[in-house]
Amino acid sequence: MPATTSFDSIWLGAKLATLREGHYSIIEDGAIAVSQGRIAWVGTREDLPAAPGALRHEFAGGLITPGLIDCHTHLIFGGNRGQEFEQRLNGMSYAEIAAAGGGILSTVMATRDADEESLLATAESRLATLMAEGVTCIEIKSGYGLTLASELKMLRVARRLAQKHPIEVKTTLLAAHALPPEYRDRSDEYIDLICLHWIPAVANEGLADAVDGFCEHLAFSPPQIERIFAAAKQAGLPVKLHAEQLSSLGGSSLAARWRALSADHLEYATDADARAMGQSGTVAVLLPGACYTLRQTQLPPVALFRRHGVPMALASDLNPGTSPVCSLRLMMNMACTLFRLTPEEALAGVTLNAARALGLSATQGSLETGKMADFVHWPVEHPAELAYWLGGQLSGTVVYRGERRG
Ligand code: DI6
Ligand code: FE
Repeated sequence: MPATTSFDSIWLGAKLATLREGHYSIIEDGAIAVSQGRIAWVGTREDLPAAPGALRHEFAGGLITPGLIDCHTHLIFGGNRGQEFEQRLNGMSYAEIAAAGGGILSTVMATRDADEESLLATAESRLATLMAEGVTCIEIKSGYGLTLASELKMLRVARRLAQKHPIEVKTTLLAAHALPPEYRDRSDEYIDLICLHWIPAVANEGLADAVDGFCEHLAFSPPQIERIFAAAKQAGLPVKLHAEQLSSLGGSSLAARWRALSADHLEYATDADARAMGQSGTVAVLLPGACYTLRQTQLPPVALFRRHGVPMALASDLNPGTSPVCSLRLMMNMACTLFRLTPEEALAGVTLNAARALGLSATQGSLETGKMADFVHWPVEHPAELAYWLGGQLSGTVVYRGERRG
């Protein structure tokens, strides 16, 4: 007599792209059994153990993938920069726009002015768009407050989103995003403030899961970032870094030395950077939305990442300045078309490797026993279609922690 097992639910009738080891790892006519919000068993329908009492959900074909993970967003901000976009296209320069109060500091002012409720409401509408597309886990950065109170406000809003909605949220303190106007010409003092007071305060309140910085000529230098990393380490928080977006400063090698979870953007990363990242296991997070919006011609060195075994993730970088993007599937398409990723790499980039970039690969990113039961059923035949259709919405069914999400 075959052994019987107790599962809460069983999901059948579709092909599975399990993303085991970052490959499609297809199981035809698959079955997923869920117990207490986790995957308790995965395999073929034929091999499924008998489980009387489990709720059976039968699909008529289609494909199941792990839930999508957006591992780099600036989801929470006041206002938007649509008018600036128009001004630029009408011939105004960045410098003129900044002099007229535009640019990143305009978002900082709008975010400082906004109360928690309005930040929550505007973030919720963007979050809903991502969730409708199959996102089950999202990283959200601060970095548009640049005072302790307003950075904490942003992080609290991120935590409230997680309480209100069926999605996992990882928060990141990005106080070293831009120099606040109050600290003009005193950037070292601002870095001291973050290291000595803000990182300990945020860690104390449990409001951040990681610490990030922007390493660039127009933001912070590698020695300044190194101080931020040291303070984060002291507070017990993992680090990540915006690096090599506009120039090559060695930020990604620095991130690798500090065993960062990820280095992000990376258009100007070198062979030495890629090698260091490969050795430390630091994920390369590619952000095609920002590259496209800035009309950059320098592309991230994907061949070097492959050669040095650097896992590649993809994210929206959702932000009002350089990546007003609310679609992770569109990023999959753009990563294939602009960066020449394969559709399989693109899917791994929004699942298993995105989980790694958040330190979550033990529990998310693939359909494997013991991981969270977060997955999406898509009305497609082959996983390449997820990257092939340019945006738009595929009416998928999202399952979060074993429950169908409305
Ligand atoms: N990289 C970027 O491209 C943005 N921030 C960052 O770290 C710009 C953010 C903005 O313009 O609002
Ligand atoms: Fe970013």
